[in-house]
Amino acid sequence: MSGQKTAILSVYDKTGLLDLAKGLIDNNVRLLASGGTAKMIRQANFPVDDVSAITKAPEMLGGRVKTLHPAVHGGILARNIESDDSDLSANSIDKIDFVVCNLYPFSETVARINVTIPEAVEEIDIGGVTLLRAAAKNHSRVTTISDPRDYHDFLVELKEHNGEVSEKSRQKYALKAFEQTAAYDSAISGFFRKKYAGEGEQQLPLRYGANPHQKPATVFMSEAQLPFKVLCGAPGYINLLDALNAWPLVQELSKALNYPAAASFKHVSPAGAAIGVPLSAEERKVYMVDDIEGIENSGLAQAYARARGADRMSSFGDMIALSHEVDLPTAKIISREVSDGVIAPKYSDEALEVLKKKKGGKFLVLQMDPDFVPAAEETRTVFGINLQQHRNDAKIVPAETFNTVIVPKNSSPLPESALRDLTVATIALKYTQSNSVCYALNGQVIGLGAGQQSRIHCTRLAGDKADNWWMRFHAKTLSLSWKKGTKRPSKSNAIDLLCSGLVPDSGIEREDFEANFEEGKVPEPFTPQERKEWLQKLQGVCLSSDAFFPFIDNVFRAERSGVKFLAAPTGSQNDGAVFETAEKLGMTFVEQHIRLFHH
Ligand code: 93A
Repeated sequence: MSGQKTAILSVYDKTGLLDLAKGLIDNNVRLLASGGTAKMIRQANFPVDDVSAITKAPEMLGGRVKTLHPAVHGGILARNIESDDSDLSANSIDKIDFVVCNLYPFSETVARINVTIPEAVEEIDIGGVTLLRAAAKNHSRVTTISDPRDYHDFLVELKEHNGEVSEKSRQKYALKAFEQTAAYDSAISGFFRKKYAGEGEQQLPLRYGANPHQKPATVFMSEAQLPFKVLCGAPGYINLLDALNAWPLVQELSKALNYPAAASFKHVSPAGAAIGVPLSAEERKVYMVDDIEGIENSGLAQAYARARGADRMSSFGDMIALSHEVDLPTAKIISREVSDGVIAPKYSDEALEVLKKKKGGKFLVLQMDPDFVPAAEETRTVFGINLQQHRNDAKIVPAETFNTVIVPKNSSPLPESALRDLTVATIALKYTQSNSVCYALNGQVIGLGAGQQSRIHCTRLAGDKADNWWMRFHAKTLSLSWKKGTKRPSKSNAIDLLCSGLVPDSGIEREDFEANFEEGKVPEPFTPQERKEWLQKLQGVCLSSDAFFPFIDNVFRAERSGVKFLAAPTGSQNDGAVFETAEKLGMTFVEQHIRLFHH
């Protein structure tokens, strides 16, 4: 019948099939259908031909081959061009105009408990996916209907436009089919990844997600091996969030400054980050590493001592990242701190031996491939919705990133130490939950404010941490007389109370505080005067901010914690006032051109 169009129907979900068949017939469309689909249409007394009418071949292999045939796919894929037309007529094939198909329910099948691999295999639709892909590929001529919810609108359009479907609709339907086959394939590869990819190679089941009730949880790569190996322990979801933020931080920091680098992460923000600038005797004491043998010869150990020492309270139970091969002194520092795990490119045999003994053998040790380069695009799902962005691969290069000094005018070049500390602060912020502000000195973070909605709250929080850090170097703090047997975390807690001016004056909290010290050696709280005098000695600090300062209050607060060099993006309505305030307070304001929000 010349001018009659042809539809091929092959649907697992037969919802609305008869209405669709009727609508197509009303529009003078010839129906071809696969076994079960044809049967249902025929039973309703509508005219339909079996696919075998055009293939001259029966369905075979128990249904594995139903529509896979050149008469079907030639008919779908042919374009309206002479050479395709002559190929078709040479093979007595007619064009197909509409493909209606939905697939075997693979996801529903594998969601069943105890499903076997042969059961899953039988649900892998081959012919249907081929129908959809062929029709969607040739959408300039063919209409692909893959969702029963579209039957109604499709029929309305056919009726209103004399059996034609607009280009726009064909595009919309083709896209839907492509999305469906992509999701279908990813469900199949997801199932077999769990079954066939060796654990720890391309995928790794995790104990649970962010919380114990969030099961199952897994980490995987879809086209490659995981770039890390688990040498000890079993990673949790948050361990990996920490490790995969901390690793690029130390890698970048180390490359930018040509030093070994370390970071101590908690809840996906650094508690500390540092490079291996040699430690003074005082620093070794404050960071509780003065008895670590060989520390003075290990840049990495000194970097971790600084990273862990920045904010010992926040580092409790940290995930550690180290830029270089882990040596014995570094492993020894780690071994006696409360910590969850470490990620590094390599471990010396003796260091690994020490780490494997930690936490009764449960300490997480990850070996990262230092040559791994992540894909440029990153995708995450929030509330079932996908968000995609280009990865933040902006480079912080000391000599370039900080070369725009706004005030003082005609300033001489920044000293090397300032370039170094601004780099430390800025790279730390690149991997800190926003808003964030970081104070740095001596090649290390000394105060970091993360995840505050207001910038001044970040600046205050980070400034208070920097003050607390500095109070730990006061002679009174350095000379505390601990009761024998006081544990390191208890010492850190007591020091924190003392240094933040929160020593309790009565009650059981006071008793708890006193219990840390030798009889008669309980320290007196700092007087306001002592505090003021000591804090005035904190000088030359660098501060970086992940976005511009909206108000001058940030500059005032920074100055109170010894900040001399400020780096931040500009663009605030108050930029002028911010620069002016910095200048009045004798600070150097460096425009840092890249906003560094991180979530
Ligand atoms: O086993 S298959 O992959 N082999 C095929 O050639 C084939 N063609 C269509 N499955 C195939 N189909 C699928 O059959 C369709 O995707 C649809 O889900 C189902 C419809 O089968 P029936 O018409 O027999 O109910």
